[in-house]
Amino acid sequence: MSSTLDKLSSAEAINLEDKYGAHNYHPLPVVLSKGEGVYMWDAEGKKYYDFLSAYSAINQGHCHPKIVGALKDQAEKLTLTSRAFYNDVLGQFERFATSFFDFDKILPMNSGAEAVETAIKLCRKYAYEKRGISENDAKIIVCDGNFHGRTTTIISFSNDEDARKNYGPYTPGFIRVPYNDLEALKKALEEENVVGFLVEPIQGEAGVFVPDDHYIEDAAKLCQAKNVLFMADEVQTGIARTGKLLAVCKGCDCPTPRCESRAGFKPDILVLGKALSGGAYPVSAVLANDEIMMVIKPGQHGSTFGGNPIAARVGMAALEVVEEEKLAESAEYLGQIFRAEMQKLVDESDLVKLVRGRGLLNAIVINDTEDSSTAWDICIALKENGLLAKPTHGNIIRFAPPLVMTEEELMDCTRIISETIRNFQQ
Ligand code: IF1
Repeated sequence: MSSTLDKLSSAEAINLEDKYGAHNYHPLPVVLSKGEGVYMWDAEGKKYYDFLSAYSAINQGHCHPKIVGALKDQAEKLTLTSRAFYNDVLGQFERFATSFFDFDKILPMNSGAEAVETAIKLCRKYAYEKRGISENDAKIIVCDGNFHGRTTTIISFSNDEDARKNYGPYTPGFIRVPYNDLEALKKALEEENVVGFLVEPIQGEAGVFVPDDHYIEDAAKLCQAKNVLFMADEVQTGIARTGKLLAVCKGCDCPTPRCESRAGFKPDILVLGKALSGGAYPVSAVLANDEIMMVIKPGQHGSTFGGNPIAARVGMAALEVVEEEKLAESAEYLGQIFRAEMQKLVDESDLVKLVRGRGLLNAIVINDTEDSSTAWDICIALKENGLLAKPTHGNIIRFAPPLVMTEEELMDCTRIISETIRNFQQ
């Protein structure tokens, strides 16, 4: 009954992708065929530590039994109804997720970019219908170095040439300000018809750029004073990755999900994706309270697959795992160790300039130019030594292992990274 799948060597698999697939990626030359927890295996059976976690989608580890169990179970019952009908899982997921993140409502989508688009649409509609902004005049503030996805609107406000060039004409209605610059934000907020501020609590694509301690909280306060919606894109930073359930929970010292005190604030609109499914299925969502979310009426937004029963089951299981396995606490604890170990490397090696990050979202900056191949070559050497990571911006290597890693495994990984870099010959 199953469809056919050939057993391929790594070289064969690479050739196929090269010949038949669009060349919109430049993968590290490794072909993976199995994953379990913090490990992946290539087509020849070689075992690796995963230090990318599919860009933070695999926070719960590869093929987590609870998540895969939910997926399999639901796949045999009912996979998709579309939202033309109700299904008996979605409401349960919605109740669970809104309680988990403490919002009135959730709007489920599939990819991170779709969820960001949803946030933008929600923000604009709210401005026109509740704040009396004239139609088509709304402006949303975004940051230099942002990464929010690949749709035409989202790349319209990117300043990454690769992501944007020759994809115009671009969607208007965005103002870009430097990240981590409250004065610039303040000034932009003075402009007419500003309705929202869309921001990553830590910029991922920019090379895990962590803003100053109070930037996010103070930015939220500035927005609140101006009645401008604060939209947090936690597609990458959310769901325990940075040592808290959400990176915006930073004001609070307690890493526990569903923490009552959550000192600081809550975004007006929260955007989630990636680890919302633990990487088992594309699941994204936007959360907001009724005052905002209820401006979208039937027929005004949607998606064939958004909120499907498999996604709903998987989403619930993925969040349960985060709580049951205390992944936020682990990320916080292991992150401290990881950065301390990397700092030793920075102190002794000319090749590594600095380490930065929070929780288990970290990066090292290689002492070379952005157009050098050093970081790539180091990643190749890491791969040879059994650890998979990917460079960003030429000279930065992002390190984001699954959060289910043990301390012992983490120490094994820091040993591999340190030895690889010490032995690295340019
Ligand atoms: C690619 C980076 C990571 C994201 C934030 C929304 C999305 C993303 C903060 C869109 C997606 C990805 C997608 C992937 C590379 C990647 C990435 F290197 F570009 F920066 F993760 F670090 N908001 N991030 O980080 O979510 O639509 O992809 O589900 O190649 O585009 P998506």
